[in-house]
Amino acid sequence: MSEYSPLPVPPMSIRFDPAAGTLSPEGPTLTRRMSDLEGLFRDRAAWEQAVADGDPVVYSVVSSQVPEVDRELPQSITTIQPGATGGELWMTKGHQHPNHQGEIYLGISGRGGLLMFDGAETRWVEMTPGTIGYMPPGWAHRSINIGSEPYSFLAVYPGGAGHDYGWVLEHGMGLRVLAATDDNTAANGNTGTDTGVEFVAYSGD
Ligand code: M6P
Ligand code: ZN
Repeated sequence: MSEYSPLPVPPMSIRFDPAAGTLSPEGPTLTRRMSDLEGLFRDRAAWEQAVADGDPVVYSVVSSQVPEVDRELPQSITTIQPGATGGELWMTKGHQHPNHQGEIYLGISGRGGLLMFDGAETRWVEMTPGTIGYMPPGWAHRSINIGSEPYSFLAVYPGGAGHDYGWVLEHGMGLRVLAATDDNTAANGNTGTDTGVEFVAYSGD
């Protein structure tokens, strides 16, 4: 017999449509515009200009009906639009789990990157359809669209993990991910899958 009672949601089937990037039945949808990303881009003037120029949607997060409650296992699909502001590729806010719990992302469509930072070291996982990126407990995480199409991924995470955005504002993410110019791509010796992306340290801000 379950010791977890009452159950907030019953056992259920959730339809995952990778082509449409939907979960059904659907839960809440979160839309993040440029104005929601204050303090995150290196070039504040470029960020202000982008907000003034129509405040575009940078990403959206559609959730299933499984709630963000301790011991539940919610899922969501995040879609990041392609773009760059001040040369910095469009990205999620990024967060740390206050409770230090793990999470997985599954690449669905487009090309992205998963940037992880534990306060000292950074890790980069390139995400294409079918890639599972694993975030261990204690690693803050941010997703970046590194392609020219929308980048979508499925997230599965403990319902009690929480989202600490202040941690990222305080500590940064170790690296920033820029759209590489021809010049610095050659200078960095980037080839193959990293072509088009340049990493710079937060510490240079
Ligand atoms: C994924 C999950 C969510 C998260 C979302 C957007 O779907 O990690 O928990 O909310 O990405 O990321 P952020 O919260 O950093 O804006
Ligand atoms: Zn998370």
